Amino acid sequence: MIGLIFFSNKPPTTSDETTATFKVDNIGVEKDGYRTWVSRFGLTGTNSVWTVDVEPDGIDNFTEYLFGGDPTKSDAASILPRSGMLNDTGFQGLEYVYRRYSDYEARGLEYTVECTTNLLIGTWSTNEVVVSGASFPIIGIQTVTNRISTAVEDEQFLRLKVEEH
Ligand SMILES: [Ca+2]
Ligand SMILES: [Ca+2]
Repeated sequence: MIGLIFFSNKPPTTSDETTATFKVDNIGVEKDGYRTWVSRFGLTGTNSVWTVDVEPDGIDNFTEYLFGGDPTKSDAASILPRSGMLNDTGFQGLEYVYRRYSDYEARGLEYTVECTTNLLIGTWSTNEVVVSGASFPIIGIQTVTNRISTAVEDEQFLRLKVEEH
């Protein structure tokens, strides 16, 4: 596992109220895909280290790599996953959108959204997560939209797991 993003939500009391916490933990080692990506942007020496934030835009190189960012441009707002509460007819819950490479499988990357109802004793599962769409790729990047219903559970935690094979 090389990346985790947590999202917690409590039932909103208004349509636009939510409690969200993002935390990215990169646990991993540099692999060929990252090295190729770094060299494509001309980063060398210290600037090519995966924990470094070159610009800085608040995102380290490795996270930029996972979400198709540009390590030389301040693009954090457009590359990080985003989420919001939806209260449409027929669906009440959380929508979670993240970016991935359209050729993520060839790059050896796997993205999985999982949720649980309890961080201490709960089991992470994809059972409650519905992938509701993936955009047409633009410059090799597509956005993937996921939905998690909040109709039943009072509290849920969401994570995006990124694995490199
Ligand atoms: Ca950066
Ligand atoms: Ca950037």
